[in-house]
Amino acid sequence: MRKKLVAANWKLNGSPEFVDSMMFELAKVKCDTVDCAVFPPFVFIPQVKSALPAGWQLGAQNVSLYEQGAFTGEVAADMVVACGGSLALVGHSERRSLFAETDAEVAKKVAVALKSGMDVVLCVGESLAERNSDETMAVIQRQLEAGFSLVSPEDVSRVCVAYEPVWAIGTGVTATPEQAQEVHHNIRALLRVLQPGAESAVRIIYGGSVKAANVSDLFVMPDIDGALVGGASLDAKEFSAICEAA
Ligand code: G2H
Repeated sequence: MRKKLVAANWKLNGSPEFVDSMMFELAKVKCDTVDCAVFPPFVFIPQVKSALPAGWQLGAQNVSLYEQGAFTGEVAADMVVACGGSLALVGHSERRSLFAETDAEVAKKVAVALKSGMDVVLCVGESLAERNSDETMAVIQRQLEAGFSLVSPEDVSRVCVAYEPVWAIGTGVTATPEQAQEVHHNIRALLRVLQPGAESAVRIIYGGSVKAANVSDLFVMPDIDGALVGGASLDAKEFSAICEAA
């Protein structure tokens, strides 16, 4: 049985005051049977770490392709680990579309994060145009094959897949539980081809306008192993309710 993972992706939001009040509230969440995680902006990682409830994971929303050197503005995976991070979000659609991150770069970032000791949440998902032209699974297969291309067989289960349909991100439109379940089920089949056994070992979480009001219907689906939460994770009550629904 895979334990559910519920992760907060704060994106480009927060302040020292926000971190203090959010961590105070998250300490009250009852989440013994679920893994909970927070992805703050890099600069808040030490502050979140200092107030992180026992059992919670802390991660970075991105890591550099590079391990060190003359790469102004970059943050290395090892630096995140040194500040208490244990999880890296890689290949989010906002990175792919707004920062032109390619499949090849995503593959290297997955490898560098794993090498640093972090586990990875690898994001995949189709745009509305791709869905409308029946390319959903072809796009996801390409993203998955690239994302796992540099992962050794013994590390496959250290990668969690986040299915985030681009058309449902920050739009208020959630994939229906049935739509999400169908894609998660198909992702599991692709994982089986990638490596027999991966289909049961790898967690597949859903992201895209998840909120307290829709999460229970998603979590009853057999192939949905948790949620990656953006907008609703900025509201402590909402995010706590999502964690407690898992
Ligand atoms: C998808 C998700 C979190 P939101 O990007 O990664 O954000 O819940 O705001 O759609």
